[in-house]
Amino acid sequence: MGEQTIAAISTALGSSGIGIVRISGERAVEVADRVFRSPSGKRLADCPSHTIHYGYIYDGDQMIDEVLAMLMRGPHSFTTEDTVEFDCHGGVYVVKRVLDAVLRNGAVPAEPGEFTKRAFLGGRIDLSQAEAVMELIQSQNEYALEASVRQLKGNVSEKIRDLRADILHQLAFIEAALDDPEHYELDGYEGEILRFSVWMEEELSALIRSFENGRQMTEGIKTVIVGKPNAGKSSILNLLAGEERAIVTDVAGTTRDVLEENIVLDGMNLRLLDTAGIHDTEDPVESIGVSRAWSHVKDADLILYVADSFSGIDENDRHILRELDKEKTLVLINKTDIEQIGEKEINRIYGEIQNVLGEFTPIPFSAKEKTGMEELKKSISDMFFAGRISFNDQIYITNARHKRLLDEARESIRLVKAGAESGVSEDLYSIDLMDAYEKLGLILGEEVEDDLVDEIFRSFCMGK
Ligand SMILES: Nc1nc2c(ncn2[C@@H]2O[C@H](COP(=O)(O)OP(=O)(O)OP(=O)(O)O)[C@@H](O)[C@H]2O)c(=O)[nH]1
Ligand SMILES: [Mg+2]
Repeated sequence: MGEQTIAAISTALGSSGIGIVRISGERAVEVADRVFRSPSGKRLADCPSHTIHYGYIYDGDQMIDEVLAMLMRGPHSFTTEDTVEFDCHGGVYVVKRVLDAVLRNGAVPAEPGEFTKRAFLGGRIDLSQAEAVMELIQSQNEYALEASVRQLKGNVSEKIRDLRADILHQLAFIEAALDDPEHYELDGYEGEILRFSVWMEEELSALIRSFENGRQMTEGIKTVIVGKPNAGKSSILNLLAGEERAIVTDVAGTTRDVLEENIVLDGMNLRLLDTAGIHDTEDPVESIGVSRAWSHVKDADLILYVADSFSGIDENDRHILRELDKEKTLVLINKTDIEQIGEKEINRIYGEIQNVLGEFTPIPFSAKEKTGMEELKKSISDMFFAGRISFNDQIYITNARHKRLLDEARESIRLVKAGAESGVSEDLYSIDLMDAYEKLGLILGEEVEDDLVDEIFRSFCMGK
């Protein structure tokens, strides 16, 4: 016991959007009571074990979802700890908000496999059972880890790598000096390590702030709208966003930089990016926009390719189409409202795209008349369920994990700083430096040496 109370979404967010948020640990019931309100005002703390209660989840004064709360007191629960599960009904986005509220009210995000690990430690399942579960979910977990690392903007993961290298450098120095005092001088090292830890604390704080600002919380399906100039990309972004976010004109080359907007479409969270129309251009500003467009296309989860049915498919379109990952691409045939565009024209465009892309599902669209929205939504959710795009609830959690790991790394660095100020022995610095080093490594998904049990359970998927 004495372990922290953990929480996670313990279901893959599926078709119906029903998801379970599971809380486990000594304070599970207390945490649950902070966010759960039943119509009769009763508290879960006063209810008997193994009962189900109807009510609402509140985040402060705001009602988030209607739920069923399942109360299971330890040791008669999966983890053998007190457990509360909220069966949420409001869709993918809402489940994440419920988790968010729970995390802000005293639970910490579960490590991958931590529920199963606790079940194992509580004697509920044996190691081979645990391993069987692991095998089942391994691939999913690998994706999650990869995705979560991918979610970190390149500069952030690079930054974390650099900071780790700096910490390792200090560690190596201490190690060397302890081993070989004749050649490495630890005298005066307090000054050095003090300067180092002050600097490192500042660096980590800056990273944490950027997470808090939400700039790194790039959750959702990264959806890139791409196409040649004037195809109607910005119009489509505006339509999906429900407001005039992007400038639309009939001048080709209007959008020059990437514009980002988070939207919720049928419970699916899309991080929508409008990009500059792709074509060969001499204009230096535009060409920067074009190369940014390409780089986003390369790491998109979902690509919305916009074809202009009025201007037809040309070499420029073919050039773009050849570069797209077909598995991730939906083709919107835009401007079908224009009078001259009949079935014949649309079919010709299908054929021309098919020549490059192979079989695909076209979506006739008109940003102007707002037609094609239903087909678009359906196609996205079809792709999602076919596993062609992975909208992963775990990305959100891993983001929360990233922040927590940064917090913990900073805590360790603060201990180093405090040690340097009071002049503790050098090997004590090592412990905290190593701790910070490992925490940062976990963010990058790098292995740390640990005992077997931790090793096995780390590879579990979250929420299990
Ligand atoms: N008739 C019709 N016109 C459209 C439609 N969608 C966009 N347009 C027009 O096409 C022109 C270009 O639209 P934008 O949304 O700016 O196109 P874009 O692809 O973002 O263009 P760039 O940013 O220059 O690459 C504008 O005049 C729009 O009003 C549509 O569905 N039907
Ligand atoms: Mg535009």
